[in-house]
Amino acid sequence: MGKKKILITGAFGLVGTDLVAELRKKHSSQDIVVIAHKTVREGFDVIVEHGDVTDETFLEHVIKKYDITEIYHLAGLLSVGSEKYPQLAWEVNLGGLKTVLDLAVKYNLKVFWPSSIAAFGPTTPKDNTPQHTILEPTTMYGVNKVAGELLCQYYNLRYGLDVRSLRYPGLIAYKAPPGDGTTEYSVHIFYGALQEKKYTCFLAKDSRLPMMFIDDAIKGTLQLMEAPVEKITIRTSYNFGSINFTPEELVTEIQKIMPDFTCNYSPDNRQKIADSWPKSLDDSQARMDWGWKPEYDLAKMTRVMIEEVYKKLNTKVSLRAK
Ligand code: VAH
Repeated sequence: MGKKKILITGAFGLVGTDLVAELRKKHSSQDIVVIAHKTVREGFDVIVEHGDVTDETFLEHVIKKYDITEIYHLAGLLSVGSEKYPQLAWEVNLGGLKTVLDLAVKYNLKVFWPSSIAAFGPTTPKDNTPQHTILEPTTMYGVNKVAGELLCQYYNLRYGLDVRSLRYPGLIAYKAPPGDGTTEYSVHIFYGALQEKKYTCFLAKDSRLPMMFIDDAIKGTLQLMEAPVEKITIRTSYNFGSINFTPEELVTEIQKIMPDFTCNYSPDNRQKIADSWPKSLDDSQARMDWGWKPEYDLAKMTRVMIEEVYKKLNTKVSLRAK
């Protein structure tokens, strides 16, 4: 098995930031290449190439220049951005994916691509959503994810491409700043709690959604990519679950550590997106095929997020002792 040379697109997003940090624990900085669409933020000790992931010539140049062996293709617009700019979302989310898949076939690369619970829609069973079920999303982001999953499966069936995928739930992380997704209330809330002891949630208090702490998401992503090929039975995208909670349940958990934190609820256009997604997932296929097992429950995630965002903001609020 030759040396791994890893290319990551979207490396400065919520997943990419933590993925690069985790890969750096096992790989030298010279074996990791990230593509930066805009000016690079400080703190990355890997190779950075500036360019556009939808530019096939640029991507092929990078693949050849560094003799890339696998690609984590994370670049894309999330749910809110895709509703604001549906044409751009199609071009980046689908056009970018097809460009990566075509180059991966040409250079025999292994690929990871994130799908999402957004692939499910209002007609999908909402509780314990099955691996094989109705996929009729009502958002451009969801349409991109369903089309992307089918494209990945086609490239595997037609060209034998080893492309692997996970339907990420809402992800909660602290290294990267919170993005513009629908589930991102669950990240912004910690900044509100620590900076102002209050937060206005843009989803209703009983909006239950599947969620996951970033450490579990990165562990599962690498576990999937390192699994023997014969273990992979799903070539669209695996259901990938851990916890699910409502904004009200998260607020209660935060208040156990910060008793004077308050939250009010003012649902906006993102409520319609959240209402089209499931409440919980059946991810037994991932657990059976390649041993998926999450570690973080709501309490542990909340404790870590408060401690880490506290450090990041260097705030002076009083936290209840452990
Ligand atoms: C979003 N956080 O809300 C992303 C994610 C499942 C949701 O794809 O858009």
